[in-house]
Amino acid sequence: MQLFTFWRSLATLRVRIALNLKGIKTENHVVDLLAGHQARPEFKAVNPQMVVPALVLDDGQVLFQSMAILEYLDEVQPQPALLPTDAVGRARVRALAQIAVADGHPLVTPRVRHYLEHDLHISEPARQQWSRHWMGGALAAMEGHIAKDKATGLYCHGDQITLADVCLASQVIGFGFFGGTMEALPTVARIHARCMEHSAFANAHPLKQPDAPKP
Ligand SMILES: N[C@@H](CCC(=O)N[C@@H](CS)C(=O)NCC(=O)O)C(=O)O
Repeated sequence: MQLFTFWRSLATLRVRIALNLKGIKTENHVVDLLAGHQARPEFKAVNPQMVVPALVLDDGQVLFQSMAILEYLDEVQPQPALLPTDAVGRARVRALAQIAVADGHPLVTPRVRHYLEHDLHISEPARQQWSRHWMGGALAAMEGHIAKDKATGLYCHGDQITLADVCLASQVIGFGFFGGTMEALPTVARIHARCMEHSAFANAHPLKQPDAPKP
């Protein structure tokens, strides 16, 4: 399998974590989003949406959208399972994941920040505030759910890692990129800290990627 990736991409981070959890290795191709390489024709041919991740299977089929890729990986490599066995549990895990993936993250992608900067002429501090606001809002919504629900355990759903934890981790790491802090998010912070103790999460961290800026 080939993964089209960028160190800072939160959507690709989710896929990297799942690949690590499943023990699946990929051949990686870096698409430099900060340099605009997502618009290059050769990448547009892979993913017409011009976003990472894209996962190219050995037969050449291209998977796109991180949630679809996560669910594909869970289906083809069922252990460790990233979704609960019961329908209500799966709905809860997918719903928590979607708060990050569908409600928080889309508002801070490079194309949105580019539009704020170049079309609306929003200043850098205001753009940072925008990103913190929406990323933090999604995390506050997750906190509201997981803090009060007895289905929450060591992780978002019971004591096993699920897709909700994968997405929570990407959201927390992204929030940090925009200067967000965790004081108001104690349950999210607790679960994130536990996730990051796991090598699958730690090794997927953006700053650990070979294309990340050197410290
Ligand atoms: N909903 C998509 C989001 C994909 C996405 O927006 N990826 C970002 C990086 S995290 C990207 O490649 N952005 C390029 C751009 O905005 O120009 C997913 O979860 O895969």
